[in-house]
Amino acid sequence: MKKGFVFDLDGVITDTAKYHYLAWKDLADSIGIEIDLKFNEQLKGIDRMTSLERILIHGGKADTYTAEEKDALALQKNTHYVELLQDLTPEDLLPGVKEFLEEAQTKDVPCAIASASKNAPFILEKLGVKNAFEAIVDPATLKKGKPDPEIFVRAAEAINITPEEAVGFEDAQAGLDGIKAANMYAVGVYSGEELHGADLIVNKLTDISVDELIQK
Ligand code: B16
Ligand code: MG
Repeated sequence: MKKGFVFDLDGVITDTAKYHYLAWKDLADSIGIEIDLKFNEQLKGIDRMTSLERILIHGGKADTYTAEEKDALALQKNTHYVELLQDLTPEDLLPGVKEFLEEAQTKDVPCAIASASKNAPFILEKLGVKNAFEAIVDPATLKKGKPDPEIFVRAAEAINITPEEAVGFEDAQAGLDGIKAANMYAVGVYSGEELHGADLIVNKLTDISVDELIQK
């Protein structure tokens, strides 16, 4: 029996990947690097600075910038990204999310967020679902990002369950690898890219119920 749920944010609760992409593309263009949607797949679930490093390597500019200049580039991207987030509303929840979270709350199954995004609290507020989560792991406090299991282990701890008692939801391979390394039951939310190692793959949260998952 499972006792709680741990959710990734981008790609599971809402589709902010398109805004991350627009903001990274703009930033990359401004320094003469071209990225496309295929390359963007490598940035899903990956923290901001590591994403920037990957873009710089991709553009052959890994050694071009000082640490301060990289901080400024990451800030430029985030400022644009946060501008794009201003118009988020509860309508931007992915299909089935609202109902699934309501069902979990009714059944007293605690939920936590394990997102690499430092903007997660703001995004959840805009989506009107922040109160559905008992815990949001602060990614700034992590030693290692996804695919390391740390964020998932910390999320389970925060809702007082063991990783083995948790079901984790992810849309990105780095996150799924982290969930499995944490010894959780892994639900992969399909977003168009092949996912490996999930215990169950769904297209949307409407495809599964809280009752079904707690029996796993
Ligand atoms: P921020 P997730 C991740 O969210 C995104 O998938 C990834 O593209 C982004 O770089 C990362 O958050 C950091 O986001 O710049 O807002 O701190 O999928 O872990 O919910
Ligand atoms: Mg994600």
